[in-house]
Amino acid sequence: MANKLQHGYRLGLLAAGVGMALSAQAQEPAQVNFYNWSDYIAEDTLASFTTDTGIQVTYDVFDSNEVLEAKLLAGNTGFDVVVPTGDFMGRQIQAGAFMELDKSKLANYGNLDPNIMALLADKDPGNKFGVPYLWGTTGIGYNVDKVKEALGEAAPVDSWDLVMKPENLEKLSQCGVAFLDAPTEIFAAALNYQGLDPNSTNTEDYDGPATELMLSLRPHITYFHSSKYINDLANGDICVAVGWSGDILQARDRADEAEQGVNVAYSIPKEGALMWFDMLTIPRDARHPDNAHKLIDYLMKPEVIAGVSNYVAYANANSAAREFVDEEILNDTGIYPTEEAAAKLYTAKILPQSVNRVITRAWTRVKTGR
Ligand code: N2P
Repeated sequence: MANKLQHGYRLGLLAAGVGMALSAQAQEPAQVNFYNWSDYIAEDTLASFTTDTGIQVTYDVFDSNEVLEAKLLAGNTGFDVVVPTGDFMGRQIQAGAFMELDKSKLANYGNLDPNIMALLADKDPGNKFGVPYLWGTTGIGYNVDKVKEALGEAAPVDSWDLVMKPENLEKLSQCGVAFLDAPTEIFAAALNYQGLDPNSTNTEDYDGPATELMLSLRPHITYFHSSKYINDLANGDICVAVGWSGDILQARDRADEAEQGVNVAYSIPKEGALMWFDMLTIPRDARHPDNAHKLIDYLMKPEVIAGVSNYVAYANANSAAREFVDEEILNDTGIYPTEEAAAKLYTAKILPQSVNRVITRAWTRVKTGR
């Protein structure tokens, strides 16, 4: 008996010794696994982080909140930093998907815009789990000349009529139409267009008018995809995309560089559009939480996040970064909307799970056209 106790005591000492050795060295291998949206970082951001910190980044990309959510809820993602959109993050927080941020490790936290932080506290009370990375809107990208050809000079490019009136979309389908494969966002746009609450919790709104509208448009939609449209718009392979602000502006820039006479523009329709924030978070079971904090802190450095905004044409939520953002980007009303447009933007609330299930089912109907 005495022997056993002694043995246990020795094992305890040994374990404590190993623990101390581990914490005396860097606790984690110099590595961080980052899962981000596609086309959502500058060319040099991660290399500069590695030069600065010695931490290697394994980088992987996605283009769908649903894909990220499935991984997060299954657990064991292997990722240390992931970037859900605000409303998805809110639901994932409730499901216990994230580790609380240790703000003592985030020296650049004070650079964030306090108004935006207050807005985000609605999904993340106390801003405990996420910091904003970039934000944007969901609107309409279009090929200026092809849309005029299809619909005439008076084409309603400032309105959802452009893509939500079947007679318009039918004409545009000749030159190619893409919609995001983002069920909650497209349904919100369809509801808003129909004068209904874009955050409706009434399942009949989804099963009824929103699905009916989408089914009436379905024959004229070339494809649903959430990243392919950037190149297709830039190359002139499609002429309209319901998509994300910065992606469409990247398409515009790629088209300009290619000098093939393709003119792309982005419109925030006058009826209003969805405004969203993508959030840097750490999965609960992340294996490199210290490095995750270092990466998040790095992405809050004014010069760093300004460089990202300048490259991807998405707005950031970092007040101190403003002076490093190109004039061109700051003055682009597709990126930083005018006050008039901003007044019409809506944000997504966390919907009850029962409503989400209805949306998922209805979306399958829309995509299959039945
Ligand atoms: C970047 C996609 C923007 C993220 N390609 C949409 N929340």
